[in-house]
Amino acid sequence: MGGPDKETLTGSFTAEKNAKIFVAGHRGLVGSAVVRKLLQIGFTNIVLRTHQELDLTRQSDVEAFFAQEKPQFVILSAAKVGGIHANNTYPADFISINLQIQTNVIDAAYRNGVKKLLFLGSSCIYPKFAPQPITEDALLTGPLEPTNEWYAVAKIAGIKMCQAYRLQYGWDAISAMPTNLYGPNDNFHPENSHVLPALIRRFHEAKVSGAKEVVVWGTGSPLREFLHVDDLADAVVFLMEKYSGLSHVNVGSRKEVTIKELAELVKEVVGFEGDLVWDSTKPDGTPRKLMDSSKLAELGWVPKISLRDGLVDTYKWYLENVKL
Ligand code: GFB
Repeated sequence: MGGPDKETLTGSFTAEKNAKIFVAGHRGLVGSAVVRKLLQIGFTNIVLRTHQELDLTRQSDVEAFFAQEKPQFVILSAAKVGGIHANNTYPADFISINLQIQTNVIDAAYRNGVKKLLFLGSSCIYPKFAPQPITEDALLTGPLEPTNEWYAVAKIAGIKMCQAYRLQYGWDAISAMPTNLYGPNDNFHPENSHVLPALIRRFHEAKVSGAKEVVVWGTGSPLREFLHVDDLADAVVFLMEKYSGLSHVNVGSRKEVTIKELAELVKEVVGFEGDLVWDSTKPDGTPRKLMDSSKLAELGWVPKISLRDGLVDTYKWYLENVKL
C-alpha cells in the first residue's frame, strides 16, 4: 500500500492544452458542459465517442479504445441518470449500467497510463438523514434514500474504486460529487427527467396550450440545492488542476429552495399564468440534501450562476433546441 493521499496542488492540467483528454458521455448534460469549457479555455485534443461508436458497458471495447487512443486525462461523465421516478422504476439499469461503465473506464484508464481521471458522482450517495449541510465524511454513515439507492450504490463504488487505485497504485484518480444539476442538454422527458427540466417542459406546454393548471409531484416541501452545469464544468477543470486528494469533493451552489419555491420560479420564468396542483401520490424523495461545499471553497472555487439566471438560460436553450 502507499501512494499519494495528500491534497497536493498539481497545477499541470491547464498547462497542457495539447494533451489528449477523453470526455466520456459528451452528449449528456455534464459531458457537453465539460467539452464547452475545455474548448473555451483552449484545449485542442479532446477525444469523444458517441454511444454508437463505443459502448462503455462492453469491457473489451473499452480496453481496445484506451489501448489505441492512450488519452492522458479522463473526465468520466458517462452514466445512466434520471430523476426520482426513473431511479425508482429501473433499479437494475441504474445499478448495472453505472457499475459497468465506471469499472471499465477506471480500470482501462489506469492500465493504459492515464495521468489523471476525474469521476463524477452525485449528492444522493449520502445517507437519507445525514446531518445538514452534508460533509464529505458523511459517506457510508447511514441508510440511503430508497428511491435512488441503486444509483447511489454504484456511485459509491466508483468513489471507492478511485480511492483504492490511489492507495494501491498511487494513481491520481479523484471524484467530484455535484448537487442536483441542470442546464443545456438536460433530459426534458416528462416522467424520467429531474424536477427542473420536467417543470420547464410542463409549464411551457401548459402556457402554449392555454391550460389552467400544472401538476407538480409530491408535497412541495422537500428542499433541493441546484447547480448550473456550467458552474460544475468550471469546478471540474479547477479540480483537475488543483486537487489530488483521497477524499471525494462536494460541488454545490450552497443555496437551497423548496420544490414549491422552485415551481413558482419556473412558472414565473416560463410565463405561465395558471395554478399549481400538487400530486401527493408521487414520492417526495429525501427531505433535504444540502451539501457542505466548504472543502472546495477552501481550495479556492465558488459557484457564479444564480438559480434565476441559470433558469432563464436553460429555458432559452429549451426554446431553441428542443423540438416543440
Ligand atoms: O429531480 P428529482 O427527480 O430528484 O426530484 P431527487 C426532486 C423533487 O422534485 C422530488 C419533486 O421531491 C420530486 O417529487 N418533483 C415535483 C418532481 N415535480 C416533479 C417532476 O415533474 N419530476 C420530477 N423528477 N420530480 C434524484 C435521484 O433525486 O436526484 C438521482 O433520484 C440523482 O439519483 C438526482 O441523484 C440528483 O433529488 O429527488
